[in-house]
Amino acid sequence: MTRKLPIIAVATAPGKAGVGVVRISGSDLKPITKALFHKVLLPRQANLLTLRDGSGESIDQLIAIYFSAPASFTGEDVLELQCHGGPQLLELVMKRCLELGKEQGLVIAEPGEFTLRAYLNDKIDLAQAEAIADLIDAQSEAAVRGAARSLQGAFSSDINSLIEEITQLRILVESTLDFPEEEIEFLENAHARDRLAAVMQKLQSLREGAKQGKILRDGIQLVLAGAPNVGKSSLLNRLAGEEVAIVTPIAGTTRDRVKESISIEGVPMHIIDTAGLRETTDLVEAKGIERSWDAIRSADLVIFLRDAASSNSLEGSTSVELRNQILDALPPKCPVLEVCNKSDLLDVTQASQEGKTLFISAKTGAGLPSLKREILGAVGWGGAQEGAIIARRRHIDCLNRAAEHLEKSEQFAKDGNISLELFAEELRLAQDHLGQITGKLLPDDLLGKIFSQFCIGK
Ligand SMILES: Nc1nc2c(ncn2[C@@H]2O[C@H](COP(=O)(O)OP(=O)(O)OP(=O)(O)O)[C@@H](O)[C@H]2O)c(=O)[nH]1
Ligand SMILES: [Mg+2]
Repeated sequence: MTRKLPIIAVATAPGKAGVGVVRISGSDLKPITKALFHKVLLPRQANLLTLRDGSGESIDQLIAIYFSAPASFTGEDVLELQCHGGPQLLELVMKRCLELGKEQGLVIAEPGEFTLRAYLNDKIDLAQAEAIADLIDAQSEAAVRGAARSLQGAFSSDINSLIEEITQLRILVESTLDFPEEEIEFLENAHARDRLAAVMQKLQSLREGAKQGKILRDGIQLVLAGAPNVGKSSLLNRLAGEEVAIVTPIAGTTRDRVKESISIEGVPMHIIDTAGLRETTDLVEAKGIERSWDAIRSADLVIFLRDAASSNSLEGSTSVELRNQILDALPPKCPVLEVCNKSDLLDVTQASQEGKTLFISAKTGAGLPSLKREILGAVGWGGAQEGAIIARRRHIDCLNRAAEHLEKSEQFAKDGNISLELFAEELRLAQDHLGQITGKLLPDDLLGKIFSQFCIGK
């Protein structure tokens, strides 16, 4: 994973474009640059140059910019070639660079290797490196802003200041360890418990922020489930604003899962319309229904849709049985919204009698704004606050583990159960887990895993 050889890759997206960028990074790129253009380039200047093949024929006229180590993205020498953005042309440029860089050991970069080098050379920490990938993958404007904040170090600096506070507390505790008889007195004089409580509170607010950040990054898998013909596909089409799924009055229209991604208040929603759930002897429909259950089993949120106008739909035995089956299949903590569709077929008094059940009409759009609010509420979205950051499952796991250790350390500071040694040890463990977020104390295999998920050229 940690090669020293110079690396090269196309940094722009595959396909045709006005400009395509080829990027080279290595500890000394002067020889390669000289071989390519027969001159040494001054750093940070745009040079209009011609790249030629072995027979002296022009491949492309391009802009080359040289960044000298350590003032570059990777912290090494970087050469950026802004070529014309044709896939075949970029292939030729790559081929020529690899030919002329062979002597220096120039090789094609692994996915994420430029960012990995930036991380290894301390240009960015791990949370910032992840934010680069998240910025590129961002699925909504709010996600872009969150990733940009994380990249600028907002998340890392919160983590670092928490680590610093725990360090201060540890220094205090560890310096007292040799005088056990003074333990109680020490805890009181040093306000150790209050300081720990303050750290725990800060961590709690970071955990809440990270939970929101993960929603921004990954979005929500929202599954539309229910009996046939209740209007699941119509609801998908209404939410998507286009005819994504086929709608007919025939029960059992949808056979396969239909997916569409939309954004509600900046939160990416991956909506999955499923085959209506019922007993069937039709082989194709049965396979479709099995897929519906698979979707329910991996959902973040399920909308259990019913037909408000059908006589046995609301509290009828089929509906109750189906609801129980869905509740049994859900992943732990996955919320369910029960929604009645086709409210346009009810008269007004009927609908208002149903109390808290949400009534909508996929046909007219009635009730859709409330449904969207309920969806965001059910997944715990608190709105895109100022200063929101982007976060991953990995960060949340580290924060949760840190919180567990702080809770344990709190136990060891309780009257009747005081052990400064264990108190300090739990603080250390909490600190280690926080350190993993920014990459301090990270197990090696994890580093490889994180960067291998990046695209080539990043
Ligand atoms: N009046 C009225 N009809 C609706 C509404 N939503 C859907 N329908 C009608 O109900 C029928 C079934 O709609 P679909 O969206 O195909 O229902 P589904 O739940 O996807 O059905 P399956 O795919 O068979 O499971 C169609 O004729 C729709 O036009 C609504 O809000 N009001
Ligand atoms: Mg359908």
